[in-house]
Amino acid sequence: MLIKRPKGWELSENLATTEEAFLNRRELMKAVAATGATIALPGMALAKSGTGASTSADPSAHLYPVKRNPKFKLDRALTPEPINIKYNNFYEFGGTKAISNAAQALKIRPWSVKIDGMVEKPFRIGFDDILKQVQLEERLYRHRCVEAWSMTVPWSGFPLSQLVKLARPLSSAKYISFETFQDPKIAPAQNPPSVPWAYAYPWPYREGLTMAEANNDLSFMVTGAYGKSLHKQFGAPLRLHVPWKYGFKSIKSIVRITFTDKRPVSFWEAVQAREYGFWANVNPKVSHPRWSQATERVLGTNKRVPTLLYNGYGEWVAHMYKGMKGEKLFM
Ligand SMILES: Nc1nc2c(c(=O)[nH]1)N[C@H]1C(S)=C(S)[C@@H](COP(=O)(O)O)O[C@H]1N2
Ligand SMILES: [Mo]
Repeated sequence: MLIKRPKGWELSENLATTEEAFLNRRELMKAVAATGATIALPGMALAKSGTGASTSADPSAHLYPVKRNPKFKLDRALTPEPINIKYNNFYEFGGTKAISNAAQALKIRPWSVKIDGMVEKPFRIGFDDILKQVQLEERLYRHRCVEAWSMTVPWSGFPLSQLVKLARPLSSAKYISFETFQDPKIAPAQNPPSVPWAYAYPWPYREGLTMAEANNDLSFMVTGAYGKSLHKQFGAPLRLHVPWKYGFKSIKSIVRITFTDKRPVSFWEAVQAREYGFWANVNPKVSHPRWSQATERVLGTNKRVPTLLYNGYGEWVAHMYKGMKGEKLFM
């Protein structure tokens, strides 16, 4: 972390040693405010509190809101945005749900995505150039976390199939694999000395789908939510949403997409394969080794509701798994 300390401003020894830790960024900012000093932090112009709207430095902000696709109907209310932006899983920024402030350190421009593996020609494309080549729409989707809570979000984005087309994979490609950024300077948990609990984690975060799943109508690349470009804590500027699978499949802040003929090993599978598999399709009848998946707590309410097979999206996706033998489809 680069800090320009103005003359005459004494940073206490204590603060100085935690400069790298970023978990303490808020404290640092408070200290700065208290002294009235000016200080330059990378991305400071972009950094806002977790409750703030998307940043003014975001050149895609004017694209939203986008037209809702009426095909995707809900059986429940949307999760209120103020609740959703304060309850997130984004392990790069911490192991609790309260990572929204830490996630503001994420620098979302410039942002590019590397496309490689079994494609006609590997390339790197800027995020804003992707936006020029796809059709944005809004979809109301349910999201079921493997931890047995759920939310309902108005996502903006485009079908993953449009990005697959753009990537021009070879016909021999059987899987698509995604990678999140790796940057210990902004993600505390990728900085093992300061965050010991994350020491053994196989960063960067990875996820994968079969090509059939990637080209399924439901697979959605998310670039916005609640009628705005994506909040950082939601995985800006580009994340996946596959609503029939447990939430960990919906990888955030994607920087690389690789086509391959080998089944990718995802982040949580690498951490604990006995509990988190490749398929991870939602099924209320198949318990997690440590808890039941029969019901879910609806975020923003005190209610538990029954969980549905494929999270209620069976008519779209069940056909893809017909006749598959010997696969653990629901973990
Ligand atoms: N890179 C990355 N992607 C991630 C995660 C993560 O920790 N890191 N958590 C996953 C999990 S477990 C869930 S439930 C969702 C949470 O998305 P939300 O914070 O937008 O609700 O993001 C998924 N994508
Ligand atoms: Mo999750």
